[in-house]
Amino acid sequence: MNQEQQSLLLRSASCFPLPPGAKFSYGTSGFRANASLLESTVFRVGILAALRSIQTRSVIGLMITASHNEVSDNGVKLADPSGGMLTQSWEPFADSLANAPDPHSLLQLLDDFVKKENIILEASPAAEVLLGRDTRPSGETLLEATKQGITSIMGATASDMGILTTPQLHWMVRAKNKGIEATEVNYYDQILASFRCLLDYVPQGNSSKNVSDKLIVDGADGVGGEKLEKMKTRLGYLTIDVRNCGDGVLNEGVGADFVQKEKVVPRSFGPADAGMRCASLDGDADRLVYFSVLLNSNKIDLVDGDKILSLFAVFLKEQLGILNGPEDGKSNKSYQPSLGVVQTAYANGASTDYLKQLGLEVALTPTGVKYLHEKAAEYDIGIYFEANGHGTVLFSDNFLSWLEIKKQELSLKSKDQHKAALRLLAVSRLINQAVGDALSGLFLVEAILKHMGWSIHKWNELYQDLPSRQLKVKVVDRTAVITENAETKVVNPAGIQEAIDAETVIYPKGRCFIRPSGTEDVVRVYAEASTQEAADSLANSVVRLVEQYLGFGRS
Ligand code: G16
Repeated sequence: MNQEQQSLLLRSASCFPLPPGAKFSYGTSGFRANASLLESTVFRVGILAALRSIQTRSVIGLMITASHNEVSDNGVKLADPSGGMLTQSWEPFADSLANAPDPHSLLQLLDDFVKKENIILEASPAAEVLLGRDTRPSGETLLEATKQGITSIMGATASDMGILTTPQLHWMVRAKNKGIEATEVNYYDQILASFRCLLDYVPQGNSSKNVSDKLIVDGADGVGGEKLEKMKTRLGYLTIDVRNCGDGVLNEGVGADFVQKEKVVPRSFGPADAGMRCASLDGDADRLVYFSVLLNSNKIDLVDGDKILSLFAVFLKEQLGILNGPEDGKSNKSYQPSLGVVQTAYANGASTDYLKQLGLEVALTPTGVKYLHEKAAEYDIGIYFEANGHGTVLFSDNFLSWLEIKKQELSLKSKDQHKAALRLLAVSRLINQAVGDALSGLFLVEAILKHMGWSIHKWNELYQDLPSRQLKVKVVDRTAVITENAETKVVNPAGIQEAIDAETVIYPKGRCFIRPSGTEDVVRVYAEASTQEAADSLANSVVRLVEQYLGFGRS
């Protein structure tokens, strides 16, 4: 690092001192904290993004958001050149950088890191970082601090893409690095064109059966509702009523996280909506759940990420079956694409059983899209979803190239197989290949329901969820909880796993685990059992164990 670069870094870093006593950790999905603490963090992540751009010779994405967290929080996460999450190998450096006590130690860390990673600043092509932010009021100030971080690496540029959903930014990074025009309009065009294409191939007879053309969407008072308003004017089929579009407080009594955890109607929904097909996005629109309001009640029938995964799996398996043709030996079996699904320990046990009965390979990873995405990329078609509604479908390049060729062949041979190929190609363009995306997920759900001729109730009957309960516990130090086996077993504090096991065996179909959240300062407790009372009782007993082993107070 030359003298000029060093002085630039020292000068700008001195404007963003580390708040006293603060300790930051990259977590499940980047840094998150109360927004008032984050200026130094976003400044430093800006530097990191510029370095990553130089090292990969590609465009990097930086998103200012705290997604499902309360409005007073904010956060920052990075998108790698593929549009996926920042490589995990850089997370420890991100942690050190965020916690460097003063500008000189920051400079030392940077100097050591660029040497270790062989990043030659002066001789490198200019770095480019695409910036996005959600609607949080703190976003604008934090974005300015981020820009200062990026431009304190000489020659690096920050391209502000404005207010976006997190998945839109990831999509743009991926598109730009593939040489495709990365505008918001392109994003809408691609989704809506492939949505229409799927509707064109809905089997005759299914199109009008059972499926209402009305959908009500809870926008969580975040960015997703606003974007959906733009898209809905361009739909032929489907009337979307978007509620909670930014007038109320972000994520407060609204949004996918609230709906999925509390299982009650979000604000602005009520008895008049009973039985309708409803969906809920989270604050930055990377999560999607569906629900229907129960008659004369504030309760809902939840259709969560597991059910979205199951719907996608049924449809994609059906299309692969048609594509493979009849089992008469005459069909072309030159290539057997692999189809796999990925879940976490939060997946309802009934969903995992259902997927296995479908004959699918089900893999389990720790919580966090970064883990699920990596696993799903091992298949030709990899479907991953967290129960909280975060997920997507990945298609391998090999499979897509094969499909393009196959499509030509089939156009002369078999109408049905040709349509199956066209549908699969449309899905690969519709569903975000970079990261879980509530908007593209929503349009895929809508197209598949139309294809199947299924109402939300019919969809929900694919299997019956086991009753479950999720609670959070505030403890003295959540990092004292260490887990293994995809978070299904606690190895520290010693003895707590045995105590959880002893409690769990009391309940028929009991299953329970705890893990430290990577986005909030809490320990999460998940329990399921054969009845709701039993799931509640198991979760409450385990909350008491957590308090006993780790110290005080439920959140
Ligand atoms: C993020 C991650 C998700 C994760 C969720 C909760 O979602 O992207 O993969 O499930 O946090 O994580 P934790 O239980 O560790 O707090 P979002 O929508 O908040 O970005």
